[in-house]
Amino acid sequence: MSIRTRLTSTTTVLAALLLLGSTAAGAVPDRPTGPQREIDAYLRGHPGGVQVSDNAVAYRDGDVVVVFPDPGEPRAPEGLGANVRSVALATELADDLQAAAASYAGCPYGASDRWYCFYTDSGFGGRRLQFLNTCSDYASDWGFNNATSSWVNTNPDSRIVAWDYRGGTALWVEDQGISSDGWVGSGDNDRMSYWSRSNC
Ligand SMILES: [Ca+2]
Repeated sequence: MSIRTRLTSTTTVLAALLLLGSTAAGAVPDRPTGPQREIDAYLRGHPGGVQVSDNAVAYRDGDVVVVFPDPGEPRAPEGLGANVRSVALATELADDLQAAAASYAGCPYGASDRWYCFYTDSGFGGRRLQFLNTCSDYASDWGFNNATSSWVNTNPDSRIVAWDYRGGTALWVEDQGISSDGWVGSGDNDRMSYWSRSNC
């Protein structure tokens, strides 16, 4: 057998093994689906969160919720997404979101809800970062500094003002009531570093 022939047959065996391997991996039923790897990385970078579903983590007793799209999906799911966990915080949040009259691009609104949401992609796509009572904060605290491309404000009493890292002139102002922008524009895209809420 020449070296070339031996190499070829080795390659064939390897290819067959790889094929077997991929078939076996594909057959594993409980392989994690959804954005779990992304969530694991997020929780490592932002400790103190509670995973409340396959798609969402919550902080500050549910005042901050980060919802991740499933792989390949352009937008994060409504509410908390799939498989809401049976932990108290998840149940409370799910009830609260359920009680919301409706949502706008996944950002809940209703009689008892005062949410506002930032999205990392245009068209309300990518991660949805939901805030309930937060008066002001740095986007870097939540891993989306210089990432916001669209927003929704469903708070009927508060305006949201967004700035870049320099402060000064605001990038945009989110009117109270239901207001939204599916594209902040090329001049303001991926620039928000800080925001504050009026009547807070
Ligand atoms: Ca973005």
